[in-house]
Amino acid sequence: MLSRVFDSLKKILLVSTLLISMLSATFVHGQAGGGSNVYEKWGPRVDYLQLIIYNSYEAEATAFQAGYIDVMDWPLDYDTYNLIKNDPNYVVEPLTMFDIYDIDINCLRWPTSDYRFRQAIAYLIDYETFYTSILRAYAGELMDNIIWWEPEWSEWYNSGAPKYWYDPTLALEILAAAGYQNWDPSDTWLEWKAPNGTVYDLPSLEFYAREDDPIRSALGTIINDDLNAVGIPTSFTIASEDVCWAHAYQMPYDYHLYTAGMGPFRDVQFLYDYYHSQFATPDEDWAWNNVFFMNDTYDSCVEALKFAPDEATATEACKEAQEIFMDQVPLIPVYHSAGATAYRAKYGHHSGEEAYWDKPWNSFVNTIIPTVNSGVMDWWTLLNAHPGDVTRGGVLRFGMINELDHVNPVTSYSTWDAILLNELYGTLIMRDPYNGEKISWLAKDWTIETWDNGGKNATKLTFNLYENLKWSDGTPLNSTDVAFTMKYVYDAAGSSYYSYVERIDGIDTATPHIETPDSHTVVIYYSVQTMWALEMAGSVPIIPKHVWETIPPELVEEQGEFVTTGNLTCSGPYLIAGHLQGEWWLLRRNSYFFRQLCGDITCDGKVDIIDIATIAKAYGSYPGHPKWNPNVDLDGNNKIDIIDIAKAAKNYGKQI
Ligand SMILES: [Ca+2]
Ligand SMILES: [Ca+2]
Ligand SMILES: [Ca+2]
Repeated sequence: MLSRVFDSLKKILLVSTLLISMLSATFVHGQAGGGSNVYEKWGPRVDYLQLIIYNSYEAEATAFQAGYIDVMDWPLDYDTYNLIKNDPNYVVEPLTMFDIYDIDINCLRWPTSDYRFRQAIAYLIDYETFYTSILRAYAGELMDNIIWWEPEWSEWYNSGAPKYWYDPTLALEILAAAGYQNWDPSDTWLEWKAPNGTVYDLPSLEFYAREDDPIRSALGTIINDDLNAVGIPTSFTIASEDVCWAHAYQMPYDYHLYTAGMGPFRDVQFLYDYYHSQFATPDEDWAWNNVFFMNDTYDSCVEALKFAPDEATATEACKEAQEIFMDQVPLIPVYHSAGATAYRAKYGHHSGEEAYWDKPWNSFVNTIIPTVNSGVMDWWTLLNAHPGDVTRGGVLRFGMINELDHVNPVTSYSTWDAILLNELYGTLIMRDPYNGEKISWLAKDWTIETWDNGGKNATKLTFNLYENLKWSDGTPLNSTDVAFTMKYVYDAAGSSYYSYVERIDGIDTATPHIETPDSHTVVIYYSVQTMWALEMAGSVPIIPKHVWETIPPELVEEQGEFVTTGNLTCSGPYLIAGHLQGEWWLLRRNSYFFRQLCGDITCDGKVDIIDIATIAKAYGSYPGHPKWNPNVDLDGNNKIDIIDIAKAAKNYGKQI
């Protein structure tokens, strides 16, 4: 059995390697991401950002080619790529994206509640046909595990975790051994014989595939045919995001199989955040663990991963978790995105915007480490992109396949929720889009220490916020907002950030162990020592206390600020200027955003001698150098030189 699997794996590796090397020839090699790898931490450079909703990949791609939008939220499929790759109207860039497309399996419904049944289904994914005829060796890379096999993840990837390469014969053997056979030959379907001899018909598996994504609907069709071919009855539905989500992510979760998509991910914490049994909540909508994987051994492993004091402990726990996960297959990983993303080369002919017509679009950032997305459609593009050499002006039109589901910074769930909400709310730290280095955001600096929690080492974080931060209504943003946010996202029903704060000492009491010695300093005590503490606290979107303290955390969804007022008080680069449900969002530049003026290192709204002196202090440095300061690397090219000084000098004396 093992050798058969292994042969098949070798074969598929051969196919993949061959086709990938063919594909690689298509792209200019060099730095990953292909672009110049520079970006600015100041913006936004446009006055307005329009998010336009199309409800399908095809409709969005058509709008992109007609020039209605400048960039899409989705990687190019093979046909679009071929159509535009040599067309001077587009800039096409290679994509590095660590997301996951998989078949979610409901572990609470029979027969997919039986892990042997799930293993059999896993052997029915015809990866080779899917890769060659649907992805066409272009639009994705196959996955054989819940973690990616690519070099970027090699430290975390467990090559020994169980693999499932296509083998219908083996699938039938596993089914037969577990009692699933064609006991009643009056039809071709399998039945299950219970240990007491009673024979039960199998229910038709409720199988949903996404209509808005042609790759996923094709994947669903291939798998459905293979399920039926071995005698597993299905009720297969290709449907819109709304319909699929009503079954896969909302009560009563009446699905067996779903062509899901997740990520992209920056790190392995999602093994805990999504699949720890505490997040399997069938009596609540929008469960993070919507496959309802509940396994005590897995729980212990991902707890050891999430609350690991060091990387060695974390990697060991991570590898063990993958073994259990892939043995139990609560979902079957199939592929992750690859290929290319693109944007329009020039500003379109929109009436009233003649001043910008035909200017080249500059400074699209081809992200590898995602803020929201990877590729040219990530967060950093929306901060950086601008027509020609315009300092500030114009409209960036961004296509979205779907409307948001939660217009709420606390319960944000989908990619589209994140695309909008990450423009509105800031986090304490951010990550460099190319190398993942942690960079200052609302916190200008921080320290990580340990404290003695009753005889055990635990992590203590001290954040120093910039001192002139403001909310979009002009109210100061300070340390009490940060302390409030940590407690609120712990208390709130359906919070997306619970796992980031659950181990803050005393967070379940009225007086969490968080200190705010002054308006810009916040000290957070975790009850455990974990290497992820900075990522956890640093990635929670900070919300305004003066708005949310009047919204009971248990009613965060029903009485959220947007639901009651139609807008959101925020601190990010943009704010909401208008919305037509299901059609578009119009965002306007937030004039209170703290990072508007390139070179304003101190984020006090003006570029003066202090800013220039701060850059000069790091002159000649690079990452690892004792004087290195990523905050003053104005063009993000990993060295502090005359270009950085010149960029700040250009704005010298300017004030917002
Ligand atoms: Ca039968
Ligand atoms: Ca300044
Ligand atoms: Ca630089």
